Amino acid sequence: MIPTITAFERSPDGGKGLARDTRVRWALEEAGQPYDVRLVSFSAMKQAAHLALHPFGQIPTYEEGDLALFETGAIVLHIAQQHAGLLPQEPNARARAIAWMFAALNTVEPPILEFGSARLFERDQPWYEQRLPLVEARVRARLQPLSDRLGDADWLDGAFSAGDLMMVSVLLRLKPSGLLNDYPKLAAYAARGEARPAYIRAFDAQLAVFEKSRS
Ligand code: GTB
Repeated sequence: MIPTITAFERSPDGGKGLARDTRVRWALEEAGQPYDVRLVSFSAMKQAAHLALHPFGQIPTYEEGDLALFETGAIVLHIAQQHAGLLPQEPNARARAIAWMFAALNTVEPPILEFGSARLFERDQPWYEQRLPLVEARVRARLQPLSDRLGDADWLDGAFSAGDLMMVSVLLRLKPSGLLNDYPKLAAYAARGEARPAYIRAFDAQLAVFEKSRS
């Protein structure tokens, strides 16, 4: 059965791949699973039909037969559990890969989101210059230990997994700030993720939506 995901009809990032449908597309591409995309406008996301799929009126969602999912962590985990290639078979290694998914979403992404929001929405506030270094320090407090743990390895725990897919997706959100460049091992790690053919296909697919909406 071909799943359907939702994505922005017009992504505010102009096709830079920062909206969260990219990570779901990436997982589907890694799994070799074809998928359909239903594009939704900002107003449609807040209407009953979409709210039935996503209680918070957001994208992405994932529909496959009787199953409807929201939250990229749950969606990527579901895809990884259904298909080979995104989670190791060995039970302990599998559990560790899932732990990295949670680390990406729960420990690394929150300060990155806060930092991004501050840079985007708080620039005009009188306290911006004072607050930004505090928020940036919280991001750095995650990046240094992550870099230390990764060391010179290609991926976080053995072969590429859904844990790396999620961690790279989260780190890529730092691209506009340039902060990742201060952590060469993490910058190279994110670049390795971006160089994967499945990521390239996912990125191109989300970009095509943006380019089509402009023409
Ligand atoms: N925790 C949820 C998940 O992981 O699925 C978060 C989902 C989420 O934040 N969705 C966003 C959304 O639908 C899109 S991805 N927002 C609309 C709304 O809440 O009304 C976040 C996002 C949006 C835009 C950019 N950008 O343009 O740079 C980057 C990231």
